Amino acid sequence: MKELINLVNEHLDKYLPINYPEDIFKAMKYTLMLPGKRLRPVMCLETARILGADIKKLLPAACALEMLHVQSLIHDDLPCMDNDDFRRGKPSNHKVFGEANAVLAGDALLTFAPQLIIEKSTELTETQVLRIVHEYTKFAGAYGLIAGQVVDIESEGGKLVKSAEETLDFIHLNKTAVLFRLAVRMGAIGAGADDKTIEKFDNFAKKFGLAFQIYDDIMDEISSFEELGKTIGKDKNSGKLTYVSLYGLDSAKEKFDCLINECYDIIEEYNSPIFKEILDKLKSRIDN
Ligand code: GRG
Repeated sequence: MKELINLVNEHLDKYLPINYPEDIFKAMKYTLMLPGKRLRPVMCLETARILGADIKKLLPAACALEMLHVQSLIHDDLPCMDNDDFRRGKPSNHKVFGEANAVLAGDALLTFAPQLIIEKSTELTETQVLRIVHEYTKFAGAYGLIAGQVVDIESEGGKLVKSAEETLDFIHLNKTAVLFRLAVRMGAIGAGADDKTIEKFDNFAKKFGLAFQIYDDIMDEISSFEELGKTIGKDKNSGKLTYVSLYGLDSAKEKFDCLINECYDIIEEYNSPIFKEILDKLKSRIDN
């Protein structure tokens, strides 16, 4: 896992040199190069590897996905959204570069990412590149990430069109699971997998994404700023709809266990030490 993370970090740095005007490139690079877990690019590369592809082919797409993720973090931290002063253990983007540049840095990452896929994925076929960029645009927009964020904001204001359970699942399938789905789908497409295999990985990523969000909600209750690098207890204090607030800590843990066990079952046939390491890490932190 460490080797894959280093490879991703090296390529993120290489793909985004500081250009003119420096202020925007510095703002884009600031949050991007802070030490995130790099789960999404690693899952993209590992999916490609276990399905028989050379992971080098997928490096532009994997890095583009991390850029999209970082864009969503920068915008999520803005005063008009979650208003968070810290991210990845350091002051959030807008705290360092100001609100205007943080909005623009997010926009620039969002648009640079597909540019990167198109320009640098020289070892994928044109059809694979087109499919990957199509998935990127679909999952990043109003059919994915943005839909999740909008319903999240509306639900905080007390507007619930569906039941609390359905609303919570909708938010996190779209805000969180969507980028894990994009990770494995891009990896599988790049490896030339058939539709049935892509759907199997997609199903894995949906379950993983929901488990990951439950993990995130539990951590917000039991962890520390030092461990997470962001403000703790905000969800609870703002009365936000979360898996813990809706089901209670014990039931949230049970739900998490059930989803993680389903993930182990789906991925078992592929004998992937990386996926196993990711699942083990999340599980051990919740168990202890
Ligand atoms: C796509 C235009 C556009 C807007 C995005 C702001 C927004 C709309 C969506 C917010 C999405 C969001 C921040 C979801 C939270 C998901 C989550 C649990 C993030 C934390 O992921 P980690 O723990 O973070 O993998 P690191 O820092 O390790 O990468």
